[in-house]
Amino acid sequence: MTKCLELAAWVEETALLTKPAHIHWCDGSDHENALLTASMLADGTLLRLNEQTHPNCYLHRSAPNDVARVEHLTFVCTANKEDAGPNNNWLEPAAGHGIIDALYAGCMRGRTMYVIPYLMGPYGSPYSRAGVEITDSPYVVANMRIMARIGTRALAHIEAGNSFVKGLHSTGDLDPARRYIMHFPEQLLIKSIGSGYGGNALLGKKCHALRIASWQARTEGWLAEHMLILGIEDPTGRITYVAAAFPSACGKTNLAMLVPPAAYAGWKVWTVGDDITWLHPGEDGRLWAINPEAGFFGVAPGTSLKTNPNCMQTLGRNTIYTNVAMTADRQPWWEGIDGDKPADLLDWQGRPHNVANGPAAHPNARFTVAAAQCPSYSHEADAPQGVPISAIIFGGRRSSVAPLVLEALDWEHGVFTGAAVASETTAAAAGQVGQIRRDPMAMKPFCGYNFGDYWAHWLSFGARSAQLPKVFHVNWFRKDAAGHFMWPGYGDNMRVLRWITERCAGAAQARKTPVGLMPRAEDLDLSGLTVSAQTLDALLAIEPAIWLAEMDDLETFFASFGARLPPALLQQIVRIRGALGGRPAA
Ligand code: SAT
Ligand code: MN
Repeated sequence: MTKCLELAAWVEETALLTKPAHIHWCDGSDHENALLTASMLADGTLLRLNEQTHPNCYLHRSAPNDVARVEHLTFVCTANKEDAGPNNNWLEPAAGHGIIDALYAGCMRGRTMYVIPYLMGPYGSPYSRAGVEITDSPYVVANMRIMARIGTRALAHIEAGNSFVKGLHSTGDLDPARRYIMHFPEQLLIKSIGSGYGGNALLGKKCHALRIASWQARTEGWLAEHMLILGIEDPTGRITYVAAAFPSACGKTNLAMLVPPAAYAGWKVWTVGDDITWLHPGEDGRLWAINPEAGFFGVAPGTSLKTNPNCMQTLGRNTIYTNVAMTADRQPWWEGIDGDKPADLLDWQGRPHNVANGPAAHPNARFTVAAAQCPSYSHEADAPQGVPISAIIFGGRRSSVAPLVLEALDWEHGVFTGAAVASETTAAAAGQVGQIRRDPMAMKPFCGYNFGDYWAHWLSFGARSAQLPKVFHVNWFRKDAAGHFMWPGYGDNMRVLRWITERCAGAAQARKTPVGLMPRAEDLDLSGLTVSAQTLDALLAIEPAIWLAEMDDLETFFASFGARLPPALLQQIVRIRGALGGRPAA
């Protein structure tokens, strides 16, 4: 129970609606977790993995129709439709409550209702924010315990009078016809039903730390972003902190844990976060970043000692795996992991693996693991003041158009560059994979308000400080005519990060193009790498015709925001068209 009257009243009201058999207030203790784990092992929610090779690791197999975020069932319910914007599905708040409350009626009968107080951000940080998730899923409790700081200390923070976001979740009957993820930012309230999947059910993550927090950040003068945070240490020991936004399943976790190539003796990458960043302007005019999360909810397929050795060392103990395959001796397995495919695999649905049924692990199979287990976890990751950001990087998965790297000319052009991000869709969201779509700042699924207002908010920082980070755009996913990736990626992305840190320090050279500043081939340290001169030229080329077509597409997209679109973004299109020698804007 709690001394916080507002919280006590909400829990009581929720219990009256959902009618649980029991109410359990989570304290976050090891004892509590052991009891929950035992009950989930007993009822089959979790399977124990090989204790010798994977101590304290578990496998959860979700319902086959509940494996990803559901953007078409995700709503932002604001009094004024325009405030949610064309980038969100909208319902009038009373209508939203009406639909979802009817589904909640009696939905926890016979189940335990868990009350999870949580803190997003380090203990003692002025930037951390509290929330309470009510859920009927013990799997959600176990995951929230890894992803956020849950329990007694978070409750004390709330009882000290700090505001908190309310999140109500029930797995319901897992029928997609009765699945909704609704946000009421004006009430700091989230309501989710019908899914147990990460982004739909771990409400501290996307729902709170991005959709609700982005709304709060706008009114309070900060930014809540879909970004990783890393520190790049050079051989002199100087660390440059960078925040980077990429859509889901585009390599944020790999970049955050990068191991530099052998030729980069003395260089090291430190991991602060892999998914969400809260950026606050400091007194010094710089942007200071915290990672509101405490764990990684990463994509398993493709993760290996080759692609992400730090991640492989992070996994392997105290990890919850969801929808991976399992070997005959109960080890987790997925496509892209090291070694040959073993015989006698069980696929993610527990069936003997048969290629006719698709991959053994679901393409959006996940691991949930504490960030503190990561060998590259930064010593500054829990610093209450955060880390100062020197560069912001935007990127998408684009087989054409976007070059390997470019640097924005100034803040305004940087905001434009972020707003112009497009990327191919991935298995992280339900729907077709590989479709190119506009994904500004990698926030298309996560911005809790009108993108027009969001871009205006981003632009407003320009007038507030002269110490803002430099802005870059990268693309690791360019393909040649035969459909092969042109850039090796993974650890070799260090070569681009190095140029970026040197640009921040005023050291490296760049050439000016209509779409930004770019390295010449000789400005990149490619020692130990075999990429042909032609490939490098292609990776660093700007094709006017392709970019003019891109500007046309962008103009159409921007037009959908009507009067809320900041004119500065259209002016960038006009400038770029002119510099490319194209037609002036109509
Ligand atoms: O499932 S999550 O939304 O938390 C992960 C992602 O898609 O970025
Ligand atoms: Mn994400």
